[in-house]
Amino acid sequence: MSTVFVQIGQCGNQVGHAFWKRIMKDEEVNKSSSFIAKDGKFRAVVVDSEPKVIRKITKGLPFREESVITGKRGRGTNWALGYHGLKRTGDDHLLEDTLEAIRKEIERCDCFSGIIMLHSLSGGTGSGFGSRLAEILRDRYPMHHLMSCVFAPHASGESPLQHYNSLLTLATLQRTTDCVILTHNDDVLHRVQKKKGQEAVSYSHLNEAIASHLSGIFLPTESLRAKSAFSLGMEPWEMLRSICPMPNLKFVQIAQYMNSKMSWSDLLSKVSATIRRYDSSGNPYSSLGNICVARGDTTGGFQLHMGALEPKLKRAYNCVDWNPFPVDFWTAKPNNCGSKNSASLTVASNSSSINEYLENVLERSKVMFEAGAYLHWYWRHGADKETFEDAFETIQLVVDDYKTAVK
Ligand SMILES: Nc1nc2c(ncn2[C@@H]2O[C@H](COP(=O)(O)OP(=O)(O)OP(=O)(O)O)[C@@H](O)[C@H]2O)c(=O)[nH]1
Ligand SMILES: [Mg+2]
Repeated sequence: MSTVFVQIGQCGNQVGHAFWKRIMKDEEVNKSSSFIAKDGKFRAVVVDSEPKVIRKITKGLPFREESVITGKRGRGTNWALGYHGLKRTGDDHLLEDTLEAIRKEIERCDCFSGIIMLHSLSGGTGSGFGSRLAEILRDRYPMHHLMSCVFAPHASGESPLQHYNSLLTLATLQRTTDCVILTHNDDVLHRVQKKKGQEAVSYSHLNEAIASHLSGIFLPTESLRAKSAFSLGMEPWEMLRSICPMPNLKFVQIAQYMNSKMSWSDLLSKVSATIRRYDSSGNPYSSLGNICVARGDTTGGFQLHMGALEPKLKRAYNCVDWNPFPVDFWTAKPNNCGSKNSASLTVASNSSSINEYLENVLERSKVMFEAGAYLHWYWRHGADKETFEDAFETIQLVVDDYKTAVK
């Protein structure tokens, strides 16, 4: 079973770089050919509309040369320019080249399971090009999984276009992918800052933390492997099957904590402390499904604690009562998502707490849309009113569906 990763734009590539650096150390990943091909090359297509970041992140790592795609110029933090591509200044064939590289990468797989995209919600390339790619990939590979790992911009506002870009991307991903893992840059920054104290925090610190979260779920576990066999690399797809069974409710958020001295129960308390549990009126959010991965379970003793941890986790994540199995536990002996002698708990959750962010994006972009703010930037590059209206409708429906599902 093999997965192809597609990292898009500055954010997607920088996060991807940190992710590969982390997972390439895992013995099982190297033994199986699910993420890394037999010739040692990553199963990855890296694409950006400008070459600078890609030049840096591919240095010294086994990315396949023909799967590295760069364009002529950036997409100016504009979803429409990313989606429709360059028109006036000459096309750079970014889309065709990327699709061809993905096709070839898929053909190299022994047994292709699906694609995982990594990209930002607000960059022009990550959001617009990422959206276009997701639509085409869904169309071309309808029988395979499509997952997107997206990174939400800082709420304080980096660009006036970020709400529109996020809205349009979220709506496209809702229509095309099977699962969206959403990471808030603000949350990661907050946690990293807390750990670093006075030390300055850079994107590379954030990306290490994100890589750790993602690999906490994606790296091989003993739970999904037959005894004495290699890993099949099914963790991303088994997560999807387990916690996103309903096609309209597919947003996943990951929380993690690691330490070398804490008990599993304390680790769970720490993880629970990082999640959004209540809305602004004090009403609890609920989760539809959760995967809890314990890594660093060197003695295999985690099983003994599961009985006590399950009710605690169910309480913290306020699991819906209509799902009889709202928590799956997986374990792995090494803790390869973090430092060697530590243990980690990573929880991937499909929860209605996503509504806080979705409603915020809806509200912010609606206010701007009704005032006609910045829209000429979108009309200029081929987007129209209908694209926005469809996106408002799609995301409103997701919010309503989450509310109904947890009632
Ligand atoms: N976590 C994380 N976020 C990043 C990183 N680089 C940029 N971002 C976020 O990504 C958003 C900007 O998107 P970029 O990926 O830089 O843009 P792009 O996809 O290259 O698109 P254009 O440059 O507009 O063509 C902002 O919200 C940034 O906070 C990174 O290395 N890590
Ligand atoms: Mg860029």
